[in-house]
Amino acid sequence: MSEVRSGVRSEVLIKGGRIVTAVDDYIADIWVKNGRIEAIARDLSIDSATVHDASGLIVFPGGIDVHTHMEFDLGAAQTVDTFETGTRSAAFGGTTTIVDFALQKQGDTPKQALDRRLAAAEPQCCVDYSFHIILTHVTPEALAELPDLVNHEGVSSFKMFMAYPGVLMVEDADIFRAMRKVGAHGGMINLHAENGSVIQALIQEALEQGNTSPKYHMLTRPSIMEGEATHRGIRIAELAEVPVYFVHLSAEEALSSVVEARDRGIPAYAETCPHYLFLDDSEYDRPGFEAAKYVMTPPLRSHACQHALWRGLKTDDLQIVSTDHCPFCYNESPFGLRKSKQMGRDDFEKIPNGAPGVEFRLHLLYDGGVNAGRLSLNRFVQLTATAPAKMFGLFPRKGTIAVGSDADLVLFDPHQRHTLSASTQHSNADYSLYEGREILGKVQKVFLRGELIVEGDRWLGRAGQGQFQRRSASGRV
Ligand code: DUC
Ligand code: ZN
Ligand code: ZN
Repeated sequence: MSEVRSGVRSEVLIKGGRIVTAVDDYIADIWVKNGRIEAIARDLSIDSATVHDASGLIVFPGGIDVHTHMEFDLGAAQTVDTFETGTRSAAFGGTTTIVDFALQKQGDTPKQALDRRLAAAEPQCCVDYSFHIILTHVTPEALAELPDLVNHEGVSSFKMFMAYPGVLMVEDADIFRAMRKVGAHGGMINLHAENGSVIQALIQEALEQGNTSPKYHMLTRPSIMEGEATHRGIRIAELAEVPVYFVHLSAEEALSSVVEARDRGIPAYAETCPHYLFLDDSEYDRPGFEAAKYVMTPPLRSHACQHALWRGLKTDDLQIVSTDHCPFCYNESPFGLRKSKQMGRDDFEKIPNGAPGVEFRLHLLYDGGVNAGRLSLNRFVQLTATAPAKMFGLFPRKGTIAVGSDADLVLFDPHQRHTLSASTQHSNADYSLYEGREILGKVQKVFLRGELIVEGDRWLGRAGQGQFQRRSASGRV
């Protein structure tokens, strides 16, 4: 039996790396003991530790992706990554913690939804994990459970949909009720902000006119309706006195509302995702059905939006980059129609909404952000690890490199070139949004609480190694 399995963790000494956090940048050694950082200093020598030479490498805190959907069952469709394949894919991309979602289904209480997801995740996760709960039925019973979930179960963030009427959408009055309760107990609300009713009218109109191709997914979800819902969500949150966090913000109109609220001192926050930063709505002009690969919600936006998002990342109007990893295959085989974009071949509304991406976040943001001169190294860490940890109640255990923090560490080679491709990714998805994109800078080693789980292309981790992370209050950065 290995040292780790018998409960005695091996000690690790990472020598001579360039340690970069959200505020620091210096060369030193890191001594890891019992899964935590024991000491950081120059010229450390620890006889009992396994040494990893990090000279010439950057040492980042492990990435935290607060928006993923592993084996997510939406009734009509199900994502193709299990907790095991999805978290392994995350690890290869330098992400050591995910915050996924527990969906309250018809007849569920929020706690039942959480318990179901915990049972599925526990034997499978390869990196650490936590959950937001998606509230779909704001009943008195559901409301009554919220304080306990925040204060005792370690779930301090609750998502609601302002879109998908009749399926996931929650009416404004119920959004307000849930917000008030969550706010009173130290939690945060996450909103999917789009005006679901107006969008439904546009979808119906498009289909009646025989417009069934994937491009109509984009045309029926205009950015102005994301802006409207974002503004409405902020005003309701303001009344309810709760911090509000907008998931997958994509539109300039939505960002303007967040900026305006933040300038008034309102605790409004937002994430964007790599696909909104690196791709635009011209992808929907691809021939045939191929544009279905880019059907995610919100859809890809204009160049002007892309510009605004990059600016928002720089100015802290946007605080986090997460992936919204929601993987479906393009082809029906090998996982079947329910896991495939082909469901919507004759009707864009039936195309499962979402795309893979958990493995590429750090690589894309390093190359397209840091190398391209759009982000500093410190800001890169802030966006991918520190702000997610602080915003969602994981800091300082996670999200930084400091004495006492978990030894979730990424050794990153800034000089290694590689190409993103579906053929080399570790997700079960059969395509990549970034096929053929060349990247300068590559994750070389990944440590999860001091255990080496990725070394180059070799997988050294195991299913069940990830631990559930109880989170403290959310939205108080
Ligand atoms: N919203 C998400 O957050 N993920 C997938 C689909 C959606 O609408
Ligand atoms: Zn959403
Ligand atoms: Zn999502």
